[in-house]
Amino acid sequence: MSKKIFSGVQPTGNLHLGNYIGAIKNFVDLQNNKDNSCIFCVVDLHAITVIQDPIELKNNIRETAAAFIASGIDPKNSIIFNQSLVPAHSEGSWILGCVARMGWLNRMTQFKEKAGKDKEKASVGLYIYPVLMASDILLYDATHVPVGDDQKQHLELCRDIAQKFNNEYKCKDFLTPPEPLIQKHFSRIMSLKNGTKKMSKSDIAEGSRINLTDTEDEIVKKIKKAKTDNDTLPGNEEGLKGRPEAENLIGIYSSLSNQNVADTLNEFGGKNFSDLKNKLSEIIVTKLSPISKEIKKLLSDKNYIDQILEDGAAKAEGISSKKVKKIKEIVGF
Ligand code: AQP
Repeated sequence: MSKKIFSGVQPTGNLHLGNYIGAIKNFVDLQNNKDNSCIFCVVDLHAITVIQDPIELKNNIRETAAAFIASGIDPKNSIIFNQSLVPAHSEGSWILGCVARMGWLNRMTQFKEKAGKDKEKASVGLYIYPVLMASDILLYDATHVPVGDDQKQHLELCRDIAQKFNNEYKCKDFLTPPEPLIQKHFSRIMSLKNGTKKMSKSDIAEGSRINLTDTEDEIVKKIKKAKTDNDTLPGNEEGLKGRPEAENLIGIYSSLSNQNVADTLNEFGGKNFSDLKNKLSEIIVTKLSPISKEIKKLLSDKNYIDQILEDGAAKAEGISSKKVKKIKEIVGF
């Protein structure tokens, strides 16, 4: 079945192995299926829900686009653009925000986690982030959205918004409730310092994540220092229960070597973490070094990246401006 794919990544710096395994690696696989049409967006409007340094943001927009391309997303096959270049996203977001219910947004766990204890100080943008995400997706009639496990709830909200809009305005099937594409395994890569916490760009502990731009030395050092427990590695999946660090490192290795967890456990069962760590460093370096080199090369020609983003934005605009025009007609403007 052909799929219309839409997904986004925030240009908030420090793109990491979790973003790669949980999102970008799948983007490439989906693009390589010729039946799919794919749109990959650098979601810069989402990024400013937390204040960003303007100069860093500009660099991070280019770096995220470069990471897409370096990982294998081909701008000739997929649309790559940054969200702020296409006004329809913000316009659609306002209208859909008038359809979304406060009660729905109040349930969003990502807001609760990111706002922390002092919700009063969080930006309104952070609160309505999932509405903008719904606009991004619904404007392109995306049928499938590849995301990490942490975005599942936002996708459900997007479906609710689409259905409520269609019901309220009696326009059955006008907005398409999208399906999430969440990998069965490896959909949540955890911090190298704490196997119960998501690997995250904003973690202040640099050693908690492998950045896509890390050098070989940095990768080896971070993996060497990654938290473990005191047992040898188990021979089966049952033995990973209650051992989050072991599960995470085995998961990363399995994903990058394209093998299932059972095969990885066959390889390492009964061995020490140091054996796994040596092989893990090797495979991370093999997979990420070419990407990292390509990112650096691409970033040395800013005009090239900017042109790709502008060309992508023109294509995206062509699709989304028509949809937002219809939305406006439906609501009575
Ligand atoms: N640890 C992860 N494991 C698997 N997938 C992940 N993703 C993020 N972290 C992991 C997926 O990457 C895509 C892009 O994410 P994003 O940058 O738009 O936002 P995020 O989820 O907020 O990323 P971070 O690293 O957690 O950033 P901060 O620290 O700023 O909150 C998404 O598909 C996401 O699921």
